[in-house]
Amino acid sequence: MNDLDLVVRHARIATAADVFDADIGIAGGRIVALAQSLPKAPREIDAAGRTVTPGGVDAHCHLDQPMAPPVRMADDFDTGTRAAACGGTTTVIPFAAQEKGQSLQAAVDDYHRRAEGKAHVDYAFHLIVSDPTPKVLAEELPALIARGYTSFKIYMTYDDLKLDDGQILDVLSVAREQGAMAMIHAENADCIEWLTRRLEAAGRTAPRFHAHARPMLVEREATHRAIALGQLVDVPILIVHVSGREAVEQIRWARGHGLPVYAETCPQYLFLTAADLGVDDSYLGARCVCSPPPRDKANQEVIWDGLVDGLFTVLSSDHAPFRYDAPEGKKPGGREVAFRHIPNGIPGIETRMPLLYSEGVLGGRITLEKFVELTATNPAKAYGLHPRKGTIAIGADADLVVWDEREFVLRNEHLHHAVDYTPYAGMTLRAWPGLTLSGGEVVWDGQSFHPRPGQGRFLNCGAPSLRPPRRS
Ligand code: DUC
Ligand code: ZN
Ligand code: ZN
Repeated sequence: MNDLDLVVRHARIATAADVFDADIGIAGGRIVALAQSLPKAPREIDAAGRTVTPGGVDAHCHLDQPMAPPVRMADDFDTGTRAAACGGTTTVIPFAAQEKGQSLQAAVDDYHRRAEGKAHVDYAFHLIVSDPTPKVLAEELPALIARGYTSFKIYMTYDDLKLDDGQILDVLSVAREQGAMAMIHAENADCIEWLTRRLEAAGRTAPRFHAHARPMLVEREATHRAIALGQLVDVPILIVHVSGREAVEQIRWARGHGLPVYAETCPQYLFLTAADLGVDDSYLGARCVCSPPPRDKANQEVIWDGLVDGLFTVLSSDHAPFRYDAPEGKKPGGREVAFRHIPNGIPGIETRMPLLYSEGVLGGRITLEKFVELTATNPAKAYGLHPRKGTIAIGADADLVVWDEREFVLRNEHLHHAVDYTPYAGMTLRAWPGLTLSGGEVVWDGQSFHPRPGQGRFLNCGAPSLRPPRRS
């Protein structure tokens, strides 16, 4: 056997397939041995009595994504990957976003510059295609896919990003030809605009009206349309941040017809409701303005059911970090603005795994295997990073989380992002990572963050390797 650098001893190892007891032997940043009793190594970690899972893969998060001034994201690759590591996530996949008129390659180059020398954990990029010109479709996108940027997001809403149906068909055709994964943000832009204008005309501009402008109907319609467009092109699609029953029904319908439609949900749809955007006209609700908006308790249960029964493929954070009390954040220019102008998004890169472990696993809703599948294995498979990422196996990167099971009340001061709030403050959590290893190195020891800026590596992604979803 290779000389081991590190042994994680007496681990209760959870993968997407099994839970078993073993020692984990690590050399050169990779897992090289799994056995009942490994020889002594220069470094040892005793995990006796504790569960060890693969480091999380957060396959939908936004870090240092360019915004229209004065708005700016609070987290860059330094603070964003710091928070990720402290919450048990060891691979992040944020978005290199093309601005209209910009070449895709220029967007990718710019995003690499933003990441350079900063990341504490490994990272890959999705693309956001907002301007599918003939050159982008015929040359840039195929070339980037071939070079390891194998997934991209298509928006059906947001003026600066949205594509019309014809453009979506064009982009999906490239995904089909090149074997890439197409992620779709499904909300009907025209319905949102029409509702927003009516609300504004009635003076209803407080943050809570954001949810009124984006009822589930607009998500349901766009989800159905996205499914139809994917069917027309005959290509798998992944619907991101599914918020509740009506969109879930569309995805079940698609699956029932044998269509390869994957789905993602996020903690905000399990733990928040529209009431978090405010029950009166207080501006505090701006903290939970995200799209699609959180729904209600009944819809939370629908999302939990979808996690349990396999409707959902991945759980991502959709971390989109804006400071609340800041002119570059939720109060653009220092003002409390109408909901249309509130930057969309909530922080969650650090809390994604602990929330699901606490309420899902320890709350008895999902198995440990399902937890691993949703937070690590499936995202790694969906975006061509498996088996290097997302599992505990010989040859995989030594990205591991040792869990501490203890109750505490979450406060923003516990977190390592650069945001001045967490929507989950005051919640009682039942677990938190006691240790996070990235490539065999300790990045979080349960008390302190161990910085390693620039040690996080850029990952070229391969082809998606998810199995076709079950007919359900
Ligand atoms: N919705 C998105 O689609 N992206 C970022 C944040 C949000 O709320
Ligand atoms: Zn989105
Ligand atoms: Zn997003």
